[in-house]
Amino acid sequence: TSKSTLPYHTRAASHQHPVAQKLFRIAEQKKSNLVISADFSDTDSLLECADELGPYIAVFKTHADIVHDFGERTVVGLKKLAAKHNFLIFEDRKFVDIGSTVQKQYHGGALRISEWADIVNVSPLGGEGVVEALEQVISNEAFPYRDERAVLLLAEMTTAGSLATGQYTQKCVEIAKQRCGAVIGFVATEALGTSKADPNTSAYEDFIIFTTGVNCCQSGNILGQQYQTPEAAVKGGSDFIIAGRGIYTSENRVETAKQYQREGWNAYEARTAL
Ligand code: 6AU
Repeated sequence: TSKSTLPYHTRAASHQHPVAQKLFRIAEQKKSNLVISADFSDTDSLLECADELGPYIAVFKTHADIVHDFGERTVVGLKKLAAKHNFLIFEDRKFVDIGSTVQKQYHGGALRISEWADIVNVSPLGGEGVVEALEQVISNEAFPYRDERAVLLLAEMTTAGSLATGQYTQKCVEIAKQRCGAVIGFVATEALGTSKADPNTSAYEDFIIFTTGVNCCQSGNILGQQYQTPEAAVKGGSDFIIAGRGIYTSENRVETAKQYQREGWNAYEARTAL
């Protein structure tokens, strides 16, 4: 495994997946590799946060199932703000069931995730069938958001005693290689995959690493969550840093978001200047 030292625009130009291309372009335009984890329990708070922090982030991450009044207003509001501030939406649903159940949870259902979330994440605990199931939906000719949806595999977790390690993590990488039509990267704490042309297939492989457990001034441990700084995360191979409470519980969340954005971006520039 090796972390990418290529700038986002180069990675955008050579990536085969349109969602990855869009993500890299947004990052470059806004000089931001910051993802806000907006773990709010009502629609007003969620939308207010998206509008306030929208200018400083590349991606807005949600947990739709904790929003007690989730509905049409939430969906329309999120889509409008994503267009206004030019960010992608990542629903942190962590699909983990059998393929056919996950298809129903993703497309339709109470949360209508496929209608509004550019990115979702999946744990292939039950094998690659779950990823195949999502790829089937996303790449279906009749799917209205074809080429606008992508998947991240939950390859590691930030919590103490995580079972998502070793062989499980390696298997995630193997599955990702087989499912490039859907999978653009991983939720992980370090670079995974090769980030360069594969000598066996000559296919260009560039998995994007999203890293959680990012906090400037906390080292954990709240219910097992373990933190590192934005700089340490990016230095260690993270392409996009995900921060929640470190930003939204701070006294001035706009200023704090700008600080995380700056720190994440500086670390990216340092890494790509090598
Ligand atoms: O910055 P925090 O600790 O307030 O929030 C971290 C966010 C939460 C978690 O559900 C999520 O990141 N998360 C994930 C994801 C994104 O999949 C994986 C993980 O290993 N750890 C983690 O905290 O919304």
